[in-house]
Amino acid sequence: MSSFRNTVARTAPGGAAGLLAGFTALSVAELAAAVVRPAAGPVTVVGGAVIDRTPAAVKDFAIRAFGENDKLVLQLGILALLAVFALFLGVLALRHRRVGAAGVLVLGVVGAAAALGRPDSAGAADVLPSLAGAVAGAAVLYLLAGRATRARSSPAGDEGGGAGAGPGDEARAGAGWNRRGFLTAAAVTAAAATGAGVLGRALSGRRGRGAVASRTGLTLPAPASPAPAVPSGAELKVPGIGAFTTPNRDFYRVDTALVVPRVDAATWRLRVHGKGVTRPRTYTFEELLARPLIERDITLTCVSNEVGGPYLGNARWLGVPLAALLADCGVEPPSKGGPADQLVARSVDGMTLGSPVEDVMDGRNAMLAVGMNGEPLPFDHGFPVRMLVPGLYGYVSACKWIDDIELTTFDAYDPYWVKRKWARRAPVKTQSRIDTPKPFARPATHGGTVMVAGVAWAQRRGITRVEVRIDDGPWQDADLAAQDTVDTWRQWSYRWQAASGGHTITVRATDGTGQTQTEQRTRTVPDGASGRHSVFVTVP
Ligand SMILES: Nc1nc2c(c(=O)[nH]1)N[C@H]1C(S)=C(S)[C@@H](COP(=O)(O)O)O[C@H]1N2
Ligand SMILES: [Mo]
Repeated sequence: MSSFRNTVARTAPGGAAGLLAGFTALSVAELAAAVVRPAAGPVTVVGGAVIDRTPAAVKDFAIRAFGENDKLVLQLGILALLAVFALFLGVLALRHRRVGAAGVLVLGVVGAAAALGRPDSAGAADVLPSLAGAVAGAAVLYLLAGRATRARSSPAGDEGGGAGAGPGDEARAGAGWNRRGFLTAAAVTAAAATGAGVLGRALSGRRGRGAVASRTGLTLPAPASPAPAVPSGAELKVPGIGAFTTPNRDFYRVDTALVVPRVDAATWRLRVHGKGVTRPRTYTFEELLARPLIERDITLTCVSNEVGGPYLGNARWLGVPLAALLADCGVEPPSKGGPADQLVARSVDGMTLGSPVEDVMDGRNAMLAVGMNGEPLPFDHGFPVRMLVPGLYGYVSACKWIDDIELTTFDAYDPYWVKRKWARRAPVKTQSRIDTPKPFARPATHGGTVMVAGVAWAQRRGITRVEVRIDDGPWQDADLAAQDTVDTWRQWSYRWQAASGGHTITVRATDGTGQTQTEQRTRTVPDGASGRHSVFVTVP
């Protein structure tokens, strides 16, 4: 194995030079991105490009496998891949310095191309972070590889030696000195790169300060139309069932943003324009807050939620009624002769979501939300303003960080997810979930009773019945908690006289139109999962 050890010893300086070059490239890019635009950093734009190109099924797999850590996993994956490239280019540079350095530049061009292809690209300036990083990384690799070649104390640099000095000079001066020379250069590089990275971080942090201040300093007006109190019987006191109103910190988050947009409410604007908008307008945040606000409880659901999955939450939202605002701009729904049937909402990060104009204006509580559970929207959930349309999955209605509303037609334009095989129209399907006992649990029994409980939802239609079945037994009515509104989920419970042994519990819900949740299993793509949730438990 000594030949293996030799190989490692020979290539180690190259690997180290490559990794340092990579680190330098990313740090300098971070610094440049802090100046240009934080979201234009190379890992962010490449990650974004990967997300944009990820097929729906893979995206759903990622959400399933990694949950809300999917973006972290993606970024770590990109870093790991970059490390592999860096090692390879570093070792290559030991023999071919120019080729190794050129390899770093090529990676920079890939980053720059990804930056230009992002939907939120701010134009040519976005290529700067990737290119500046690549130039710095290439220079570091070129210089360090020169030193490493000599540090190897081979009989003189077979590629013509290092920068400046003649081939072999330093090799003759002894391996110890050369190694020290390499290590010194490496240490200086590492220190400089760390400094650039830290400075970049600090600058990006500063950039978001205006946004943070605009949120912290905000006092939301009282609603002109407050939500009635949640009925006392809406929240069951069964251990293991979630809160009726999901706290903001527990509210699921699904979006494509690798860097959460930090928008300053003071400079934010919302433009309303397009087909049939006879009075196009741009609103400031102040102007929105000056309108009469409504407060409503609405359960938001993600189309990527598997049967039994966690991607829904219920909150008390405060916002501007959207239908009235559109009417002020001259918009008419298709049923009244309006020419636009699709409302496309755009966000500051280039996301587009399309909702049926008819749904938005049919009297339901569609809103431009500014508050969530008594506080300004959290940045993660769309500060300063997001859209909500009860009854529609989030991807066709709930645009976060919204800054543009365009009236158009379904024929004329496909928004982001629709271009990726998701359905144009996607009302929420009637669904139910067992929250306790958990799958494969050994549930506690109380005098032979096991409490089974969960939630059911069918926004706009409401839930009128929930039934539970044990194994292949008959469907039994569950007890329904009080209904808050037709737009919120409804908790249910079932006292199960449980016999010991293994059992499968299945649930199904019936909505306000009398439709019972289908047994037909479908995948989440293209318009939401259907089928019934069941859990297997072992009663002691
Ligand atoms: N700007 C933007 N808005 C977005 C998304 C996004 O990726 N970008 N995702 C949508 C999807 S798929 C869902 S389910 C909801 C989730 O909202 P939440 O993260 O506040 O729960 O936001 C919607 N709004
Ligand atoms: Mo979603």
